[in-house]
Amino acid sequence: MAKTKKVAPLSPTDFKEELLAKYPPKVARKRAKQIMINEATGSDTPPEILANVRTIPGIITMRGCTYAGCKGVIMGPTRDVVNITHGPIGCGFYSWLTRRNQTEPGEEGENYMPYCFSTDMQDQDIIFGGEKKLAAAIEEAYELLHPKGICVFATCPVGLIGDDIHAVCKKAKEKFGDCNVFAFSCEGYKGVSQSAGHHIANNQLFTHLVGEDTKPQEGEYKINLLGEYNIGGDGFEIDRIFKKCGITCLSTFSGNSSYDQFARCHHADLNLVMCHRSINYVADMLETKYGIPWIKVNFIGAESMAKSLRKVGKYFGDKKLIDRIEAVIAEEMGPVKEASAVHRPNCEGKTAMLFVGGSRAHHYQDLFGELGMKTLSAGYEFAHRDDYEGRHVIPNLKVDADSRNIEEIEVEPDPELYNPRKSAEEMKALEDSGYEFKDYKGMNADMEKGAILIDDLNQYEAEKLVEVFKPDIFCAGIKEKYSIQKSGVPMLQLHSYDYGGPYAGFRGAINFYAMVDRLVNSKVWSLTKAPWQENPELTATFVWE
Ligand code: CFM
Repeated sequence: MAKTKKVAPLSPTDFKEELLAKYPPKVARKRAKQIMINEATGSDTPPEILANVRTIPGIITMRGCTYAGCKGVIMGPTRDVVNITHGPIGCGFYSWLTRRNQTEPGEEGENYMPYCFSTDMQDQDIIFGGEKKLAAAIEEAYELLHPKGICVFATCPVGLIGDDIHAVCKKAKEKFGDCNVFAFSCEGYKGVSQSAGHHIANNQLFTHLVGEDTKPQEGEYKINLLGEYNIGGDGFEIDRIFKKCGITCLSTFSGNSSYDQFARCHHADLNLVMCHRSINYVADMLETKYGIPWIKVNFIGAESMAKSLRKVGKYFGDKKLIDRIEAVIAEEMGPVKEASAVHRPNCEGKTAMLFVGGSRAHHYQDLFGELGMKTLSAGYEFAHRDDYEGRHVIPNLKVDADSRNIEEIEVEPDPELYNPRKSAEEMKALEDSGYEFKDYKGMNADMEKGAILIDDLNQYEAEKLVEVFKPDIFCAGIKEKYSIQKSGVPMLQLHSYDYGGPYAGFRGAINFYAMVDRLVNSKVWSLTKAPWQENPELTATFVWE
């Protein structure tokens, strides 16, 4: 069996030094602030990490753009809104069905997600302006489909030439009368990453759509699930469990979502926040305007799922719900334990590295923990300091030119609809019993002392991490996949799940255990040698020779 050469492991501090030594001094100084050795909990002055700042030009980042965060991430999974990309065709094409967010159109069958709508701007539109073309595209979409909503997304050239997309949408909305048309100034360059796009999307959704449906909603224990995007069917599994527990989910932002779900979400009595990075603004705004409290949950990992469900039960404080949740957990944990008994012994003691987005690098550590695996190193692509260090740092976050570029909307209690779901005394009683509202402690607190945390990891650093520490599995996205596999380490895509999933909830955990067991125990990548590793000089002939 061919063995890959193990380099003697360096200490985390030596590793950091070696990594930085390759950079020019100015770059090294900046990167040094984005790479930290975790102090874990208990330290009085935990080090700060530099996050949500521009990527250094020339570095191959894992990040996406602001348009991707707005159109792809937040609005992408909503089936019955027509999403029109105003720009050259590339942006629309590459954001077309690439995120694996699934939907269930139900009996109405209204689903525009398989389509790609774009104004397909040409040179003359850039020179003479694209507003007319946009107005015509909106009109065409309305005539053809009569959707409840049409959303328009600006790409980089649109911002540069100054098309007033908001005015075009306003006019169309007035003209149609029965279709909500609004736009997003989410030009790719607007922020330092897709994170700016989340913020822009949520602000506009909140301004133009949330709260539209004034009818009281039926159902017991009404919640919204914020920051769950139904990748690989995760949302379907979570919905299955909610239904089994008797919890009514009025709206998911935005996995498997529809126009009406957003319109009615303000009737819920509790908001559950999964992905803190992309959605914490909405949770805050819903609390300020309507009085709905929010809690952080994690449905990735069977134990985390159970813990989060119990948190929901405790909030409502109703014995019927609490008993039902316990019964569901007991029933669902049976098969989970059986799967764990098979896979955990094969995985125990192995190591993982996770570099994903703005929340999964944290959430998936719970699943690896359930398999007895340790996370050596982790980081986010575009998270902010609060996602690493916890929400207590928010008041101290530096506002720079890039973050000032993103609008902060002022929200006030609604004169008619504001209604605190629990009295101040009830909230206090819950808090005194250890219940945490509006809190997220961040990833660092859950990681071991000495773990290496890296923000906005790049390709050179990823390859170095793998070369030095040889983890048993590396988790990131498609851009990293093949270079990691070529170095002999199995790679699991935690954005798209490599065509697999779901990984959320109880059944998702079972899927994950089996997938990881197969990956970490497969020798295929370490046995594979690239042709140039065996024979540095390649010779070839044409097939007809
Ligand atoms: Fe939130 Fe996401 Fe993530 Fe994200 Fe994303 Fe995603 Fe992600 Mo890819 S909203 S931050 S912008 S959990 S698309 S569903 S997997 S990077 S970790």
